[in-house]
Amino acid sequence: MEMSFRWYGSDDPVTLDHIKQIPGMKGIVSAIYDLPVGEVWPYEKIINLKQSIEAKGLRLNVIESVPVHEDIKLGRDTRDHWIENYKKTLINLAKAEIRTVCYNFMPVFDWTRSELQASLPDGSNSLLYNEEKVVNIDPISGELELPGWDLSYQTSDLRQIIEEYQKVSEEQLMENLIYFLERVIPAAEAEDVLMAIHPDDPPWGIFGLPRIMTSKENIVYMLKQVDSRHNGITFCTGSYGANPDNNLLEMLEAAEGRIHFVHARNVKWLGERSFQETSHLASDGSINLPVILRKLSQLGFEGPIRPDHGRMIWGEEGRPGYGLYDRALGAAYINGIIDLLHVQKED
Ligand code: CS2
Ligand code: MN
Repeated sequence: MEMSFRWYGSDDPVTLDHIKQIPGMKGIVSAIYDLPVGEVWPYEKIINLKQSIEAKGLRLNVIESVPVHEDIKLGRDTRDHWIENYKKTLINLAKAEIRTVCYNFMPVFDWTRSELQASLPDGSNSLLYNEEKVVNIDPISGELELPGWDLSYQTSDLRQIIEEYQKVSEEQLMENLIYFLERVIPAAEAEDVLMAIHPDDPPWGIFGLPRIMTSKENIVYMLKQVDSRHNGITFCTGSYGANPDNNLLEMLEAAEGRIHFVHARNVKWLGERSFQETSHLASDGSINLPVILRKLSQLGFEGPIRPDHGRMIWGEEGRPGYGLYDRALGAAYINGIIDLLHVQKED
């Protein structure tokens, strides 16, 4: 597995020099952040990003994410134009020898939490989701603004988009995803780019919007409908694992050969549709990373893996979930597990 770290570019308070000092760190997961969703990513911008990372002795191994235009998710008539753009971006990424692209198909809002700085018993803080709080929030009010959300929409557009989604069932949203994949995957095959869809986080509908990358059944359906190795998934343990009904080991088996990227994160279930992110350590939360990594190794997974969100510890301030210290601890923990798995294989 190729140990990797998410980096938000030159504006990120966490620098490549910091990341380089984490033992075993090889890959950088990043994106072009200054283009409107749907626009073709120019080769120049991609190669500049890649070279700035290589200059520090690291490798741009995954793009997270190339966002999918809302017209594609909504199935609007204009979607074909945005799909063609998406294909052009893949071609430019392949030209820069980038082989893995993470994306998601969540309507409007990316990962959602009700609290960004919820205390943990050890005095640190982390992201928390409490459904009771979320149901009382109007996402358009501005009361809740999360760092993963694209708030470039005008409020009036946002209201219209949310209204339009009221007519989109989960089945329809899935059909819109398949429509997108049927057109994009042939390009990904031709360019040898592995597409890896990220789960919906949390893995259930929020604000009355449909969500589909939530369960084993839906993963299997989506993989079968477009049955190509290039149509794969990002296995995010914390996103799928937020729902105790998801059996992560069974999900990994069901997606054998189609897992192209792994996000390693731990969450603690607090009750019905409520959870808090914890350190990566198995005994701190409800997700057992050693068992998951053993399964991935048995399935022959050798792709990129990154510690996902971390807590805020040691007084660090920064982008919620994406500080340096706890993600570095997570990487060290994951490295230890992987080393032990290697030793056991040799026995
Ligand atoms: C999140 C998401 O769980 C996560 O990794 O930080 O923002 C994720 O990067 C996107 O949904 C992937 O498209
Ligand atoms: Mn993730």
